[in-house]
Amino acid sequence: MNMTAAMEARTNKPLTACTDQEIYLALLDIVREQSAARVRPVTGRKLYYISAEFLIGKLLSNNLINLGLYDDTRAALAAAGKNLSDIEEVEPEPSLGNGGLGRLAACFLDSLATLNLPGDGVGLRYHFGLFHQSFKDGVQNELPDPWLTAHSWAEKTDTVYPVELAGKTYNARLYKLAVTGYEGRTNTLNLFDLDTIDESIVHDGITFDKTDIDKNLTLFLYPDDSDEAGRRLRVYQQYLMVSAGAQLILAECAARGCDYHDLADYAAIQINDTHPSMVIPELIRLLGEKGIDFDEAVEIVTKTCAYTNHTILAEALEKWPRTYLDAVVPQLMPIIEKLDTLARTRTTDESLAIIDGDDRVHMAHMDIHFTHSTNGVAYLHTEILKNSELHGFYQLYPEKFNNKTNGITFRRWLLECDPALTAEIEKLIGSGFRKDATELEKLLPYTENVDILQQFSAVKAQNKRALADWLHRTQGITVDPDAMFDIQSKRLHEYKRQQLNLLYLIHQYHEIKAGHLPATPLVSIFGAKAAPAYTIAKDIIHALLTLSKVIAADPVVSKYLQVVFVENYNVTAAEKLIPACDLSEQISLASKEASGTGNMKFMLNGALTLGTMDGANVEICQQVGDENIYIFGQTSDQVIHRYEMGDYQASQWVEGDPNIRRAVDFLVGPEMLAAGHAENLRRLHDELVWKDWFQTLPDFNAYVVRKGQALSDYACDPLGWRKKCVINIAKAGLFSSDRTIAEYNKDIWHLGE
Ligand code: F58
Repeated sequence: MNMTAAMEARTNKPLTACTDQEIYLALLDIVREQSAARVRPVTGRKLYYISAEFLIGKLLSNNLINLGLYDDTRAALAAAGKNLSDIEEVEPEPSLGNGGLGRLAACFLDSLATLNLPGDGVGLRYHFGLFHQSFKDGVQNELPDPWLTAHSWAEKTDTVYPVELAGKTYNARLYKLAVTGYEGRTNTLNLFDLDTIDESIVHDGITFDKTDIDKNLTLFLYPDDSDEAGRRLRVYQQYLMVSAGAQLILAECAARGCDYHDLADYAAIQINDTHPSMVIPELIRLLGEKGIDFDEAVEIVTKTCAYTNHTILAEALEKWPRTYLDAVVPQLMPIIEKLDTLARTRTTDESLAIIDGDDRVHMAHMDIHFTHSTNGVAYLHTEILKNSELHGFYQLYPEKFNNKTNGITFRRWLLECDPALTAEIEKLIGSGFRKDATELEKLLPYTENVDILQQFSAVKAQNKRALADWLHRTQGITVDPDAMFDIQSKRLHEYKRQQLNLLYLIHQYHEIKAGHLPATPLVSIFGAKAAPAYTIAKDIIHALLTLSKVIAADPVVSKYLQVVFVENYNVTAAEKLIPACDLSEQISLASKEASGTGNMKFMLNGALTLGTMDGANVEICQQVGDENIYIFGQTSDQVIHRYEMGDYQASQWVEGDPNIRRAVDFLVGPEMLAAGHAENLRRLHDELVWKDWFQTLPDFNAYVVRKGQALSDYACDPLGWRKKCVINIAKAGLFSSDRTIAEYNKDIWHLGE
C-alpha cells in the first residue's frame, strides 16, 4: 500500500503540513479498514476468553506490524520529516489491566488471531483503569487513568443486553475492538459498559460513591475492596461482565445455527482466574430460560467451559459471602446451591465444597467441579496445584488437570519494542523466527563469533541510551548508560520480594562506604504499582524512594549505585525498559510466583535472569542451562517445608547475622529517617523483623553472593556475558504465546473443528 497516499487521502493535505494528531487519526482509520478486511467467517468451535483484564498496551504500532504496514508507514513518515514514535505518543495507553494475568490475555488474543483461530475476548470497558501512579513526597498517589477519547479503538455498537443487578435492570452496551493477527485474521475484543457512567463523581484521587452503581460500575478495575461496599461493587462488575458475555455468546452461537443443546460444538469458554466464574451459573440460568433442564445445562456448561488458575496465594482465591450474592445476584443463588448439592454427591470432603460452613461461596471450587479443564500456568505451578493446594480436587478429577506454560507475543515483545535487536537477528538467521519462534535457535552457532557478539553488545548499548533519554525526558531522571542496568518491574507484592532487592541495595551502600567497591556501577531500576489498600507494599515503595534519595546524596556511593523508581509502570514503560536491561530480577519466594511472564520478555531481549527456582524460571533454566542464568535461594520444597513446620522466626535471622541486621536496621536508622517518613519505615522494619511471611531473610546471603557474581561476570568478561545473553535469546522460542495457544487449542479448545 502507498502509505503516503493513503494517509493524505484522509488528512486532505500533505503530510508535511499535518499535526501528529491528524496523522494518528488517519492511521487509526487505515488500520480499522485493513483489519475489517481480515475478518473471517467462523466455522466450528469459537473461543471466548473471559477476563476482568486485557492489558493490551498501545495499539497503533502493534496493528501496523501485524497488518504488514509498519515499515512502509515509517518510511512514508520519514520522507515527510515525521517520526512514527512521535505519532505513537499521541495514543493514550488503554487502562484495561493490572498485571501478568491481564497482559497474558492480551498476548493470547494476538496469538489466536495470528494462528488464524477464531477466538474473541470478553471483558469490561473501564473508564479509568486501575489508577495512574504518581509519587509525591516519596509516597504513591493514585489518580484516575483516563484513556477514552472521541477516537478510541473500541467502537460503540447498537447491541445492548439487559443485566439484572440487585433486582434492577441495567443495559450493558457492547463495544468492539479489532484484534489483528500477524499476517493472520482479525478477531474481536468485546468490552461492555453502561451509558450512565458518570466520570465526574470521582474526587480526591480515586474516591467515589461505591453505592451509586448506575454511575460507577465501570469506572475502575479492581475498585478498593477494603470495605463491604467495595467488595460488593466487584461482584456487581463481575456479574455485568459474565451476564452480558453469556448473552453475547448464546446470541452469536444461535446466529450460527446452534440450538443450545449443542452449545459445546459452537463455543469454548476460558475462565481467566476466578473473576468470571459466575459465567457458570449464569449460563445454566440462561439455558434454563431456553427450556433446557438443570442436569443437561450442567453437562453442557461443563463441556463448554475451562478454568485457568493463576495463583496459589489463598487470599487471592475469591470466596464471596453468600449474603453478597443474595443481595446482588439473587437469581444465581438457587443455581449455586444446586451446584453445591451436586458437588457434594461426588465427594464427602468438606474442603472441596462450593459453599462452606461459614456460608462463603468458593469460586475456584465451582470452576473445578463444573468445567472440564483446570490448568496451571507453568510446570512447577501445576505440580504444586496437583500435589498440595488443589490435591483433593486432583484426586477427584485427575483427568481435568493440565499445565499450559505461559508465553508472550514476540510481535510486541521483540519486533515492536526492540527493532534494533530484531534487525540484528534477521541479518543472521532470516525472518522465519517471526512466524516460528523456535527458529531463534539458529542463533546458537553465532555465539562463538566475537564480531557478532560485539554487534549484539552494540544493540544493547543503543537501547540503554534510548532508555536513558526516555527516563530523562519523561521522568526527569538522569542515569549513566554505561552502568549495568538491573531491573525489577512487576506488580508490587511481598511474595515478589522487591524488599529483598531493597535489602541488597542497603547492603551495597554499606559495602561501598566501607571501601568494598563493586565490579561495576549499577543502576537498579524498579517499576511497580501497589494496590491502593496494600499498606506494606506502599511502604516498600516509600523505602525504595527514600533510599534512592539517601544514595544520591552520598558523593561516594552515588558513583557506584543508583536507585530509580519509574513512575506509573505500564506496558508503554515496559517496552522501554525491557530492551535496555542487563540483569532481570525474578526473585519471588520459590513456590509463590505461578509463572511470571516478565522473565520471558527480559530473556528474549537479551537480559540474564537473576532468579529463584520459581514459576517459569524453572523452565527458563532448563532451556538455557545452569551456566546461563543466575539461580539462588531456597527451593519450593524447602519453602513449603518451612511453612509446614510453622517455626520460622525472622528475628532469629536478624539476630544471628550481622549483615542482615545492618541492612534491616538501616531502614529505621538516622539517614533513612531524615529523608523519609518514620511511620512507613518503622512499619516495614517491624514487618521484616517480626513476620517476614515471604521468607526474605533466609535467601538474603545467597542473593548477595549470586548478584555479586553476576556483576563481576558482566564487568570482567563482557564477551562471555554477551554469549550468555545470545544463548538466552536463542532459547526463548519455547516462551512464544503461539506455542501456548497451540497447546490450549490441541488439549482444551479444538477451535474451528
Ligand atoms: C499473575 N497473576 C501471576 N494476578 O502472578 C503470574 O505469576 C502469572 O505469570 C500471570 O498471572 C499470568 O498467568 C496476576 O496477574 C493479578 O493481577 C490479581 C488480579 C486480582 C487482584 C489481585 C491480583
